[in-house]
Amino acid sequence: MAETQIQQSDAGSSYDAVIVGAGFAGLYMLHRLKRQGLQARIFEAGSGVGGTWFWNRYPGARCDIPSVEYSYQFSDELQQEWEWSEKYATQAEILKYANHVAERFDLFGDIQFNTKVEQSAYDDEQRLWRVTLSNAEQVTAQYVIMATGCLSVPNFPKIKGLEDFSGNVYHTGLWPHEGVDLTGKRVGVIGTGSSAIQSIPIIADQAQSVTVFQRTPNYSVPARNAPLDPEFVADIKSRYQEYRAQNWQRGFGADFRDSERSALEVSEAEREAEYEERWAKGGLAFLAAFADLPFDDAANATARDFIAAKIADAVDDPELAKKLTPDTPVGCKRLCVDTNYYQTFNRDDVTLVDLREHPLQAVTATSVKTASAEYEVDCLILATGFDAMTGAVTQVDIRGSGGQSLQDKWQEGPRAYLGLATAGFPNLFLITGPGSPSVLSNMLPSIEQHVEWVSDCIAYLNGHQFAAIEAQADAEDAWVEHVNETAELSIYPNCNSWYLGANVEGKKRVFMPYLGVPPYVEKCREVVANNYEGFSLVQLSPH
Ligand code: FAD
Ligand code: N01
Repeated sequence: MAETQIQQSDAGSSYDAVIVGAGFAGLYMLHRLKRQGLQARIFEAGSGVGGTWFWNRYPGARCDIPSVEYSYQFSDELQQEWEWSEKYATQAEILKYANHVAERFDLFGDIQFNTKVEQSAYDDEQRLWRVTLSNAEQVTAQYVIMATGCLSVPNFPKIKGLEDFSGNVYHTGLWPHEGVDLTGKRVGVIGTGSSAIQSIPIIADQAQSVTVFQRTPNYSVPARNAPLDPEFVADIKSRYQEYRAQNWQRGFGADFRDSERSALEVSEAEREAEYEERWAKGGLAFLAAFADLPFDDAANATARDFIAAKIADAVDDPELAKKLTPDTPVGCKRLCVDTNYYQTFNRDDVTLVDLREHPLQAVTATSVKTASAEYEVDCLILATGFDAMTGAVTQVDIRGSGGQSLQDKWQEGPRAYLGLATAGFPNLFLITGPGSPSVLSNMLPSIEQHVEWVSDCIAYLNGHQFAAIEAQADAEDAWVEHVNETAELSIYPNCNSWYLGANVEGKKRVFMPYLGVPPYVEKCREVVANNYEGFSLVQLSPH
């Protein structure tokens, strides 16, 4: 069993495990390791817990997986006692929940806020990680766990003249904590992904005018958000474990009421009825209306046509409706969930600028210029997303065995075994890393599955006198190939999404998440059952 006391030396504090990040992944990781009697510490760049929900405070921010599912399941007491107020909780409520969890499980004392992990280097001789923090402190740990988030590094596109803009520039992913009063302002919004789609209707209610700069239109399904019905909640709580267990059997790990039928095997009337029913209920379950929507272009085209007709119904001006209608498969870019997004464009004070027709040229001190017009704005909102899945990991200068740099290793795209570990980097774990279902699933259960896998692995290593675990290169290669082959069978590689890194200039185009929660979880179980198949385990030896 590893040491439970913090060792203080000239080289700084020493821990069994350093956890990077205090979002839902880091919090649960800390709880598990503490329960195992290990000395673990979280270093968090922000000044509070919650990760995504600490940073993304833009108007309208809320989850789009129902809260009764987008919540931890590791503690039945917690899931019984916590009361969500709406179908989709607001950012503020989710942040309150994260704080409640940290308080309830006594985690705050082991979290160091306002501290960024800048470097982490493996000492092959001592078999420990030397971790350098933003306050120049250095600490050591046997294990490092990157709970750094898939969507935590804001993407700032290189837009000519942006630095000359005289008004305020906000990024949705770094929204000021004190809020922003947009009353009477002419607001420019760049981007039309989930963050923009959630916030634009609310911004439009407040601002004098909104100009939306759209490069690619997105599909969005109505949220139909509402206060939670106490009877529904009581029913779920009476069978929470069974409900969660059922969801583990579903493709996205969420209760999307997965269909096993093909969109092409039913009559047109049946298909329309199915889409109508899901549209009326709202939410991402639309995507599971037919089993082949993510895999078959012709099947997917039926969903495209359905949503296109809904956009045409919602938007008064047919030309505008056309501009707002995507020409990509539904779900290829992450499906959005909204409240009155398309309808907002019927307002006289909301303008859509189609950047594909009129490319963005520059930002000036007071305006945004396209190839054909200039739009005066008082402030600019960048709803331009994130350097997804790899950004937060490669932002840290990680050096593995023999000084190998992770940034170099991942230059041609991330390579990880099961999205949990990467060859050449012993005792380094990734939570929801590339090659795991992560962003193609309900992320909270996926986080819990990873945290439990990693903490069980650490318990096994400590219990069996192993000093280190490392992914084998051939197992990693085979897994990366499998992830790609699975993606190739689907519609996902067919558009420029952040799943492929296509939103970040210069980023290698590689499909990063793994498609399919049940087979993934099964594979993780098999690996353990076969004595950590695909990993090398190094026995403790006197140095
Ligand atoms: P995060 O919450 O991103 O936390 C990572 C933390 O690590 C951050 O606090 C960051 O500051 C810290 N960090 C990163 N690098 C360092 C470093 N070098 N040093 C110190 N600290 C560091 N998923 C769903 O399944 N359903 C949803 O409805 C949903 N809604 C979302 C809405 C928004 C607006 C966004 C952006 C994402 C949403 N997601 C959703 C995905 C969401 O990111 C995950 O569900 C989940 O919150 C991720 O938790 P995490 O702990 O893995 O990462
Ligand atoms: O980011 P995005 P997001 N010039 O990358 C545009 C989760 N989330 O923050 O598509 C002009 O989706 C870019 O255009 P294009 C969810 O997983 C969930 O909205 O690259 N435009 C795109 O329109 C989500 O998928 C919720 O052509 C530029 C937009 O910016 C993920 O987080 C809410 C540009 C970015 O969209 C990211 O969502 C919010 C440029 N140079 C987030 N660069 C829920 O509802 C980029 N764009 C739960």
